[in-house]
Amino acid sequence: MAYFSNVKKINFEGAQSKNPFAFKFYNPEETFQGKTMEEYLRFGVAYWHTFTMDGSDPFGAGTMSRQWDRYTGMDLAKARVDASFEFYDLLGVPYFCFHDLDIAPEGSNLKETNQNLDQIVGMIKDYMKDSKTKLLWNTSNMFTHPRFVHGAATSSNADIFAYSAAKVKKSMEIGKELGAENYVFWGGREGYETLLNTDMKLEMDNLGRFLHMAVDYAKQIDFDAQFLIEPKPKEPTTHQYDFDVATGYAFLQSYNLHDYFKFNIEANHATLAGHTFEHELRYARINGLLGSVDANQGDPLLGWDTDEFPTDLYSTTLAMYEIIKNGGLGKGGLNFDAKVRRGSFEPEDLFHAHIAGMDSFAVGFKVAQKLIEDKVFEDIIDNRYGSYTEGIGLDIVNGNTDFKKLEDYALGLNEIKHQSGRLESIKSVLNQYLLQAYAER
Ligand code: XLS
Ligand code: CA
Ligand code: CA
Repeated sequence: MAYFSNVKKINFEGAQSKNPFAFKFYNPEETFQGKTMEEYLRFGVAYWHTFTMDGSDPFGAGTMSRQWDRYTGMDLAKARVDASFEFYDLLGVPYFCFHDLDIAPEGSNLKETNQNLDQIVGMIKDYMKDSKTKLLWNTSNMFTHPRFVHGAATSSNADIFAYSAAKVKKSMEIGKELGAENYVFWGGREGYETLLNTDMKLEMDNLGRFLHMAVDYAKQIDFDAQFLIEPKPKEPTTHQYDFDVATGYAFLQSYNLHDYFKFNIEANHATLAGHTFEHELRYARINGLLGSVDANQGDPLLGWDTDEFPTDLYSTTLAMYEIIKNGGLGKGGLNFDAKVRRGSFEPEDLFHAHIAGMDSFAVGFKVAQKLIEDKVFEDIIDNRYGSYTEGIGLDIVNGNTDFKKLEDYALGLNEIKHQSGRLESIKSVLNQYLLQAYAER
């Protein structure tokens, strides 16, 4: 049956279009550096937000009743798969992502849960034969069920460590079966509420052991997905171990895991950590760790993980600047880890939301290309750091100096001259680029 019978295939119509069911800026066929926009941006739909959420929040019941919600149990799981592939086709999106629990319900024990998963995975595999939509990544939900009350790989209970290992093992097998290009580890409850009852060292050592076992198992089964850590500073725990990219990188280095992982960077998690989205992308990029992106945005007035669809062009532009500078996302992509607002409860809103997100990143992509082509930031930065290209600066950069020589040099300085950082001027140039990107076309 058709779940979205009111909606026709979403096409690119251009910036002048007034059709709410058309792309205004995302033209999948337009090329850049020999790749189409579709191949470069690699958009993904998040299964959980799009097919399992009902709009409930801590203060109120669900507002969204989807057509598939008339089913329950495995019938519901199957109906969601039908709906999801219809949705991907209409949107023309190249990727999707899921947690094990999003696609199939838990059984009364692990064995039954795995059997449920096998059935649904078989069904998804069949759909994928005729669909262009591929699996960007999958992951394991180790935070919803009460058994994960004290965490998963960092639980105080060794039985839960074992249970979590079994779950990730199964999810990796599913990833292999469905050709997942990445596998995500988001430490949903891998953190703590209070140190008063926490052995931090043991918990972190255990997390390191757990991830090594995952790396080993991937080798054993020949699962070649890129492994990704998704940092988040807090929520649900007060203090999550993978706080941000820098903390995650230190963890990976301490446990000798840095050769096997990159990062899945979520915009809303960056802002929760007190960083900008582009800070996290930059930190990952300059360390060769930028793997994939969860494309969303938070609400600065609320300050929690609101997972909104990305519509802030300033942010998408600065994000795409980092991604282009990275040479693209490789095996990663732009997964919309985003949900429609509680008030946007109609099925059509799911399309409007994805169109808005895809168009916003397409704008960011084009503006960032132009900024890079014109070397806007590069020229500013080259000029600002010019003192390191000659004289004492060049000696510092080349390692040809020491404290004694630097002291001699400093003693000889009469006057130190600075130049302006020109922030206001730079921001106004950025605005010009944002506004002109389409005015010129
Ligand atoms: C939650 C996370 C989660 C991960 C995957 O805040 O964003 O959805 O992306 O487990
Ligand atoms: Ca996420
Ligand atoms: Ca999130």
